[in-house]
Amino acid sequence: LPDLPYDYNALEPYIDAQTMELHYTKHYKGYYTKFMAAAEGTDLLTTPMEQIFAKISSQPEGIRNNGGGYYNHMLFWESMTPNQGQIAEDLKAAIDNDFGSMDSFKEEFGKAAKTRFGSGWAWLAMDSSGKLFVTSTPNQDNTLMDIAEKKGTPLLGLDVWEHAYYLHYQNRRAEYVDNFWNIVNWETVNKRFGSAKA
Ligand code: MN3
Repeated sequence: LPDLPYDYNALEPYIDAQTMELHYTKHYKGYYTKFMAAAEGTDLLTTPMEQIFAKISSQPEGIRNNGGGYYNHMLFWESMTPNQGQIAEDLKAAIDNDFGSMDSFKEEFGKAAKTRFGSGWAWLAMDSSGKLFVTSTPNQDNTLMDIAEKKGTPLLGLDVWEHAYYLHYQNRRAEYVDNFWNIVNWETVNKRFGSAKA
């Protein structure tokens, strides 16, 4: 199981240590273990996740849910840090171009996260033409999946399942979503943007 890149309490006060520990050791580990068990003895173990997701509609539900859960959380852990860094100039320019401004982007992303009914994710992603977009997906789906409403390479993802925030925020999902901007790892998002563009 890949390590969490920081301590459980590193993201406080925005995400509390108990939530991080349960999220990592129970939920994330559960998806990982179930995905590995389902993939055992198949060529899925040696297939890049991106390729699995591109044909996820042909896979059993367990692969979709647990493979998505495994991948989305890895991306999520790496999307956060107590040391945010700076957004790269070219990424900022792309956000200004595709959303009008940084504030408009944050508002659209926040709305996607706050209005996702039930459990799911909010995403910043890049489509095949290089344009950035915001979307949300239900459950453990993501924008790499062939069944996704809007497809593209994920650059930033926010988990809006209740297990991600309920201990600290209870029903106040909006507060959790707004606080996400205090812990976004811009260095990581910059790197994903650079790779997606290439
Ligand atoms: Mn989760």
